[in-house]
Amino acid sequence: MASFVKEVLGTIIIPHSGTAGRGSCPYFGEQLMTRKEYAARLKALQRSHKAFLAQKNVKVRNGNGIFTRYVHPVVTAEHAPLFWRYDLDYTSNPRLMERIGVNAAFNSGAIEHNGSILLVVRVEGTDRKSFFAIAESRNGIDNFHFWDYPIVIPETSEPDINVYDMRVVKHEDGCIYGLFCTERKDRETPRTDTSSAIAQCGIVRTKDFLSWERLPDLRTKSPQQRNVVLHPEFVQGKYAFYTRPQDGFIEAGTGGGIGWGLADTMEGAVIDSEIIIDDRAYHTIKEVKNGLGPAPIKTPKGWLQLAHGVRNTAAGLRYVLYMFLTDLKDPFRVLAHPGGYFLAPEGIERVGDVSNVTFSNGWVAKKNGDVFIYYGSSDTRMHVATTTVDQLLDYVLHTPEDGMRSAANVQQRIALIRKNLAAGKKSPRKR
Ligand code: M1P
Repeated sequence: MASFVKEVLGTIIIPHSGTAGRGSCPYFGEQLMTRKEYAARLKALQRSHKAFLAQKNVKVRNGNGIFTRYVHPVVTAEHAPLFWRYDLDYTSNPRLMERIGVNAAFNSGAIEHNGSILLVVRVEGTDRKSFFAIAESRNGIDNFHFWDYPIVIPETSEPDINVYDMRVVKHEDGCIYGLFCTERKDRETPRTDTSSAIAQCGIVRTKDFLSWERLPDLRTKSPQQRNVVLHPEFVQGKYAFYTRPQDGFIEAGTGGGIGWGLADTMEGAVIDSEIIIDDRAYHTIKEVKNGLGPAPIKTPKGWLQLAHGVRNTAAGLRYVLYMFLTDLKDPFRVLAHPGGYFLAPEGIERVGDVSNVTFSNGWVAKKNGDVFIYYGSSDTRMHVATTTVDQLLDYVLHTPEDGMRSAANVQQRIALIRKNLAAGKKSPRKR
């Protein structure tokens, strides 16, 4: 890049093609930038991109005590390097146009690696195809930079049409696995139906995040699988998976809920029997569907689980995050399930390509107990929220469960109000 800038900053001025005829010149006699102008414009672009990437993030004050939000998203389409988007050659791109645009950067897997935070970002081109790319930051809060090249995911004999939402897991077998959604056209539908798709779980593994080995897709009895997550430890001597069986690509049908199943191997993983460990339910934040987020965090009190729940509204689907705690030995057994959502779209998070969505498939628990939750908003950008294992345990163990009826839930609130008023903890404002 530096040598290129040096070259274009040289003194050669290309004469504009003002007199060239249509047949001989692709630029139809228009006055183009000179090499010098081109170099100046490129420099300005590079300068503003560098300043954008260096922007410090700032905590949002006065949060809810459960987690802290940050003012700026951590990764966006704008974070994509200029050399991913522009053809930086004066000869082939004399107008310095973006040639291959990036539409969004969201729903990222996350892992701590060599003292840095790596996000395996779902990057979506303006062509609607997603691919994976690593964005790295030392502190996990700001200054995320994409590695030079996106990840190359080898294909199986059945090519993927779209790949997205990777969960990265360091398994106790010593490998780092990436489980993602592979989407292909549903060939059973009539030719006139151009949108029906089949989603299944693709599996890759890596040691260095540079080269990735593709393993056969997970096989289950469900016609559709998204949001599949590998449990980080063996359970009953087998690989354990959280699943999300569905009848249709969008509709849960007779399926739905967060499932659980075991497989003997990762090299041709097959789940013969799936049980539902956290179902969807009427008039809750997960009425329409739900799905596990990242692989769970192990704590002395159980596995902390982060998931998304979806309900329908007159304005479309609303995706929020919720949490629950499962048993250390039997991670399919739910020990605590706070009612309501844990984190819902707020402010700019509410708007994007698919508005009113928060979705998480990556979090990092540090050795000191800090937890960095990475979440995508409205299928457009990535954010971080910070908290600790202690805060999350307090949250899951002391937030009341959903009483499932207005009358029951208002009693929970009245009990809280009574306790506070009796203890004289009310605000100084007089009634
Ligand atoms: O558009 C919202 C989300 O929709 C899907 O989630 P789910 O499988 O639960 O319906 C996914 O495509 C996800 O990437 C997306 O954010």
